[in-house]
Order: sequence, then structure tokens, then C-alpha cells
Amino acid sequence: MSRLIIVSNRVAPISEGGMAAGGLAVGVYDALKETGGMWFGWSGEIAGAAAPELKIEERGPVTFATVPLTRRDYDQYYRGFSNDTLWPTFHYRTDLTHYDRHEFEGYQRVNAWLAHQLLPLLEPDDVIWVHDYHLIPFAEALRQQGVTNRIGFFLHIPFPAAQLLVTVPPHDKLMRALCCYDLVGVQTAPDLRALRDYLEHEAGGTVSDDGTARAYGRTLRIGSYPIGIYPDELASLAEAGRDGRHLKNLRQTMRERRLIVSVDRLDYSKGLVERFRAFEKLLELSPNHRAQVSFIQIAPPTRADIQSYQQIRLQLESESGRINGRFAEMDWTPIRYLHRQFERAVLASLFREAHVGYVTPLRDGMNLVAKEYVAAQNPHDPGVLVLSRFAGAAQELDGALIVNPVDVTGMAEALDRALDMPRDERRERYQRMMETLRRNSVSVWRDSFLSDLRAVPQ
Ligand code: GDG
Repeated sequence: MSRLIIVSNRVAPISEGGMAAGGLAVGVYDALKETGGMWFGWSGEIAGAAAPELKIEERGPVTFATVPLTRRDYDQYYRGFSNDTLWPTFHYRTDLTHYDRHEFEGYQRVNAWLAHQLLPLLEPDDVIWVHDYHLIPFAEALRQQGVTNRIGFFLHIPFPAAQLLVTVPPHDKLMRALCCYDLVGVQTAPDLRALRDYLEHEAGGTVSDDGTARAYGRTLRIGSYPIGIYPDELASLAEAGRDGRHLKNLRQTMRERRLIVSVDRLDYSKGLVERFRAFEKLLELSPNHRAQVSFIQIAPPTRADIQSYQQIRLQLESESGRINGRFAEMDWTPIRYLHRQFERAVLASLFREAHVGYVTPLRDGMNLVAKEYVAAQNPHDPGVLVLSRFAGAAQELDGALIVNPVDVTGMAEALDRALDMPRDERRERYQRMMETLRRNSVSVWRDSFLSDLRAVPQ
């Protein structure tokens, strides 16, 4: 089979055991090991004064090819247009969107430069799979340099409604570039409808029901490919860690209280403030839960050099302080807010320990934490997932209690119901969701995308 080339903004560091990184990295790395191939992208480093140089590292059948970015490239392409324009708009936060024409030029320049770096490493029948919003113009840049290989693109974040997308001033350029791919994959059916709507009504193209799209003089395929996890591996990890140091310490302080758990990068798209307020509402409306339930929020820092991320951090610190001040007892802290990263094994066993997985983003492409929480449960006595309808995962996980994160009282009611749910109902919901997770694992996601990409006529 032809060699696979993965291109993503960051090349994920894979540990020997393979499970240190998240679902995407592990799933993609497995495919690379099978067919042999290359993973190309930014090394995560900022280049000094010297010209940035390509670094190649072979590990078994996989070649890692990475480049550093200059400070200017990082500011314009990564921090600027990718994370201060595209990310907020694609997550329906046009109030936080900041647009600067120079940053967009930097975004295009870096995409072209990255494509140029990859060019000499390509072979004629390589299949190229590009990931996420940082790299929308990547295929166009390769095509301009004469590359005719099959190139696919997968968007990990939501595809916004056309009326939101057109608020990004260069939306037309972006979508023209997107149509240079042979296959464009999104997470869910609603994302696919939004993409189709743009192509048909803004770009004047056509899309047929088999996913063939014609726009801007090009023909491509579009489809939805919901990303998954390896549920059984996650279950083993959760089980193995259940008597680890962190869990033992936690149990001592919990003293039979019930536990609600959330884990997210500290991002305004994840709905953390609304979630804290809904927990407060639960304590207000149902005094029986006071001193009986604790909520742990793990939120490792991310993109801390962007102002909107600094603001959400301050807001959370203030909300957790306020709520704890209002309800805490000498021996009980309602919210434990931990602004740092934990090992994957610790998270898995924490999920297993928790009676409720509380996953309420305002918008999310998929949300792997929701899937990991379910997979980590004890099948005999599982916890309950409370899940936002605006996470892609809600399209699949119908055993969750589905909430609207804007409705703080509705979320408090869902928490109350989750905490009191009888074991039989919990088991039935868990089994249903676990079947879905096994059926739609990360290998199914990857294999179906790649087989559709390989089937595109070259
Ligand atoms: C994007 C899209 C889409 C979190 N904290 C720690 C940690 N994590 C792990 C989780 C999970 C991953 O990071 C986060 O994945 P999510 O899917 O929840 O969210 P994003 O980072 O926003 O990912 C999203 C995803 O891409 C894949 O397509 O689902 O919608 O936004 O695996 O467990 N891992 C460790 N320590 C932490 O403190 N080790």
C-alpha cells in the first residue's frame, strides 16, 4: 500500500508505550506504523537567529520530519490567524474574534513555506493526510508546486454555519483553498450540513448525496468521520491505576462523598464558567447535596499568550473562589479547581472513580473526554455522563444526560438526576454507549477516512 504522510501543526511526541498522548496522536501513529510513513509539522520550537532547519528522525517504520517556526511566523500563523481568528469563529465566539490582515498573510506564507519544506520528501504515490484549521491552505500550496498526489483534510473542530464563516474576511480564499483537497472530512452530520450549505449557497457549487462536491472549478469528496478512542485500552488503564497514589489520597479526603469530574484544556469554548455556576445552582436548589458532593475540575493551561485565554483564567479563579467561599465547610471544599496537567493514567482512574462525568462545552468538534469518561467506567457500577448537546460526541452518546450549557438550572437538574440515578439505569446507559464506542473506535475513524481518500481517482 502507498506510503502515508501525516501533516499536522504539531508533531505529537509519542512515548514508547504509545498511550501518553491523546486519541488523535495514538490513532494516527498506529496507521503510520502499519503502512510506514512520515509525520510532518512544527516541532513546537521557536527558531533563533539562524534560518529554521528541517530535522528528520527515523523511529522504526515512521519518519518524523519537523521544523521550528520563527517568532514572527508563530505570532501571525499560530497565535494570530489560527487561534485568534479561526478558533473563536469556528466555535461560534465572534465576540472574541480578532482579525488582522497581516496575520492572515502570515498564515498563508507559513502554509506555503511548510509545503515547500515537505516537497523534496514526497514520493509520487504518497497519500497525504492534513489535519486541522491551521493548515487549510496547505494542499493549495502543494498543488501550486505541482503536486498531484491524493491529499485529504480532516477538521477536528466544528465547521461553523455559513453565516458565521462569512464573518471571517478572507472566507472565500479559505474555502477556495479547502477545495484543493481531494477529500474533506468533518466530525459530525451537522458539520457536514454546514459545509455543504456554504459550498452550495456561498460558493455557488453543487453537492450530491454521495458526497461529491463541485465548487471553484474543482471536484472533491466531503464526508463526516467522527473521531473515536480505543475504549478497551482506556478501560484497562483506568482499572490499573485505581489504587495509585493520587487516587488513594483523593479517597481519603472524599470520605464517601460523591464525585463529579471535568477535564478540559482551559479554553473558553469548553463552557467552564457556566458549568461552575450550574454546580453552584445544584447546591442552592438541592441542599441535600451540600457537603455530600465534590466537583473536581482539571484544566491545564493552553494558549496562555492570548488575551481571551488570560481572561477566562481570571474568571474561573474568581468563580471558584466565590462559590467555595459561599458554600464551603471546615472539612469540605465544593470545587477543587486544578490548573495543571496530569498523567493520562491518573485521569483515566479519576474518571473511573467519579460518579458523574461533567462535559459541557459551549461548542466542541467531538470532545474525547466524554468518550474517555464512559470507557473508563466500572461496568458493574458505572457513573453517569452529563453531556452538552453542542459537543460532537452528543451525536453518538445517546446514553448520556444531554444538556444545554446555556441553561444553568437545566444543568443543575441533570446533575441532580445523575447523582441519584439507580444502578440498573446507569448500567443500561453505559452498555449502550460502550457498544457505540467500540463500533466507532479511532481505528474505524482512520481506516474509513483513508480508504475513502485512497479511492479518490488520482
Ligand atoms: C480537539 C477538538 C476533538 C486533557 N487534559 C489532560 C489531558 N487531556 C486529554 C484528554 C483528551 C484530550 O486531551 C483533549 O481532547 P478533546 O477532544 O476533549 O479536546 P481538544 O483538545 O479541544 O481537541 C475536539 C479533538 O480535537 C480530536 O479530534 O474531539 O473537539 O477541539 O484525550 O484526555 N491529557 C493528559 N493530561 C491532562 O491534564 N495526559
